[in-house]
Amino acid sequence: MGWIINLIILCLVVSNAAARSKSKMPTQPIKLYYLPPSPPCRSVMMVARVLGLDLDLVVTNIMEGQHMTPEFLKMNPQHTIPTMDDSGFILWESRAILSYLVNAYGRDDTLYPKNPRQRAIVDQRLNFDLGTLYSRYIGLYMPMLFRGEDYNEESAQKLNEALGWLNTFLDGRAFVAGDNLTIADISMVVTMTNLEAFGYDYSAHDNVSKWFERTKKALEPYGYQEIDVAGAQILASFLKKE
Ligand SMILES: N[C@@H](CCC(=O)N[C@@H](CS)C(=O)NCC(=O)O)C(=O)O
Repeated sequence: MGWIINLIILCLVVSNAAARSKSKMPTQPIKLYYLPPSPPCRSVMMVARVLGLDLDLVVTNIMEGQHMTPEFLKMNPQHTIPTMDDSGFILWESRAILSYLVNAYGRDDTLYPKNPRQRAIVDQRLNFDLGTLYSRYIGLYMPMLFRGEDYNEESAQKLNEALGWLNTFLDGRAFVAGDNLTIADISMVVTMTNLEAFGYDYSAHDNVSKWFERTKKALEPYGYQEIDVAGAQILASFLKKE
């Protein structure tokens, strides 16, 4: 009698596990409205690769206004890429997309820990990236890339200050939020890849330089070259040649 009960329990455990692992994959490929050089699109694409997710990539050329059509605006009134459509669930803001993908489809929580304090550190880094690092990168390079303006020393100093803070966060840590790669590294690395492609000298920040090399290596199997470096090179080609 006991063995029958054990068998029933085993069957329940196995079918539950199967259901759980099935629910880890989307029923159809997630649509991503994107453009190859866009840094926030690149971070989403690399996280999808790390998670083993197929993306249905929909090129949305913001230079040709493809993000301003009534259909696109109905989906995302803020008209930004990346925009994700997971079987009708629409989301934009790359860092929110990264968290969602790991929460919904991650096999474990290493990329975005469930432990409240560890998660809080990842969130702090993501917010630092959105509000400070990427924002200061944009402050320096947006006018140069899209308006042909000259290098602005004041904006460069602000970016350098942000890199200095990142350097301090990395004291005694291999990755930006701890000992392993998280979505915060993948969100931030795209900015560093652009800086490298643009010839920005960040070598004074030793921890940042070492972390950047470590992160490149970790992402090499997940499209670092063909997604991130290739995109950054397209952007670099927009820079005014002296
Ligand atoms: N914070 C947003 C930034 C998105 C963003 O500004 N994307 C740019 C392309 S890199 C864009 O869509 N620009 C067109 C627009 O804002 O109308 C994110 O991380 O997703």
